This record gives sequence, C-alpha cells and structure tokens, in this order.
Amino acid sequence: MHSNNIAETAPIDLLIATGNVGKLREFEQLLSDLPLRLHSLIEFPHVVEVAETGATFAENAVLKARGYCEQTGLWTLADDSGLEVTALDGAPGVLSARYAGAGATDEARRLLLLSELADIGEAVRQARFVCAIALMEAATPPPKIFTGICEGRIAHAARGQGGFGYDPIFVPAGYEQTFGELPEAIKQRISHRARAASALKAYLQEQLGLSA
Ligand code: ITT
Repeated sequence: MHSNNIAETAPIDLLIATGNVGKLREFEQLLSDLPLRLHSLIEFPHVVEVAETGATFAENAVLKARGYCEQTGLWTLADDSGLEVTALDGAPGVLSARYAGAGATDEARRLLLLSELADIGEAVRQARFVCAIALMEAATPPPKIFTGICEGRIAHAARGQGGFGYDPIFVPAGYEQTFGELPEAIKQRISHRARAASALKAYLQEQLGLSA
C-alpha cells in the first residue's frame, strides 16, 4: 500500500468550529502532528451560530459540523461534549454549557453542580466526561463521528487553575488531583476529547495516505 510521509503531503484546510477557546487550544495541540492547516471561527466573523437542538452529543456535533461546513465550504470539525453525573441521572449531559442558565460563567456552573452534590458522599460522586467529534468533509457527506469517554468523580470543591469549564471539579479515575491541577499533558492523554481525537487522527491519517 502506498504511504506518504507528512512532509510530502499537501496540507488540508480544516475548520475547528467551536466558540470555546479551551477546546480550540486542545485541538490545536492534539492535531499538531498532522499535515493540516487549522482554521478557527475567528476568521469567519459573519457565520450564523448553529443551534444545538439535538438530544445527544453526537447529534449536536453533527448539527454544528454540518452548519459551519455549509457556511464556510471548509472541512469542518465540531465537538459536542459535557459532563454526565451518575447521582443526577446523567445531568447536566448535553445541557452542560447551559447549566445555570444562558450567559452563566464556568464558575457559576461549577458552583451549581457542587451545591447539587452537597449531600452526596465520596462513594457516589461518579461522573464521566463525554465527547463527540463530527467531521464534515465538504465533498463527501455524511459526517464521520468519533467519541471518547473519561470516567472519574466530582471533587468536593474546585481545585487548580488549569484546563477550562468543569476541569477544576473533575478528578479522572486513577488520580487524586482534578484536571485543573494535573499537568496539561495528562489531560491531553486521557481526556474524553483526547480519546475521540485519537480515533479522528487514525481516520485522517488513512484519508491522507499517511502511515500511523
Ligand atoms: P461550542 O459549542 O462552540 O464548541 P461550548 O462550550 O458551548 O462551545 P458544548 O456545547 O459542547 O460547547 O458544551 C460543553 C460544556 O461542557 C461546556 O460547558 C464546557 O465547559 C464543558 N466541557 C466540555 N469539555 C470539557 C473539558 O474538557 N473540560 C471541562 N469542561 C468541559
């Protein structure tokens, strides 16, 4: 089978369609060793925001990828992700960004979640981060979907300044520190997004004729 090395392969333009700078930074790092020319929505100030009306992470990721691909004509990657807390029957789930209401801060969302779990003991604070990535190639719908999960638990208080969103209150399985405290390199190896991105990378390497 023919395979190129990265230096021989013409870069592909790929839009990372997110308004979340934390996600954007993580994707820039996770995809940095592929021959891609990454673009962000900052380059497209006139795009219309895509409504997240789906019932699942995958549905919302596809809605965003399709909506921004149609508007820009670029290969487009969208991520829909969030936190599922077992003691809250999976909430906030797909509503993670809207938890505590529209326009709330990450800190307000973390405080609301901590208060909801105030009476919940150590043994039953399980939670998982879920990530669905949808990739729309302008020429070839339907979208490709890649998913990743990171199991863990909710801390009793926010700890650490790293990461974004719910990171300071999430302790991944096998660790005692939160994603806010752990080195970035660990989150970039074990997170829900890292796992979904690794499946995406395998697909892109195949598409680009690169050996893994
Ligand atoms: P886009 O839709 O523009 O990508 P968003 O922040 O609205 O940005 P989502 O709708 O996917 O993204 O909502 C994800 C929510 O889950 C949001 O509140 C994030 O802060 C949180 N979240 C997702 N991944 C996370 C991670 O790795 N660490 C901490 N919080 C995360």
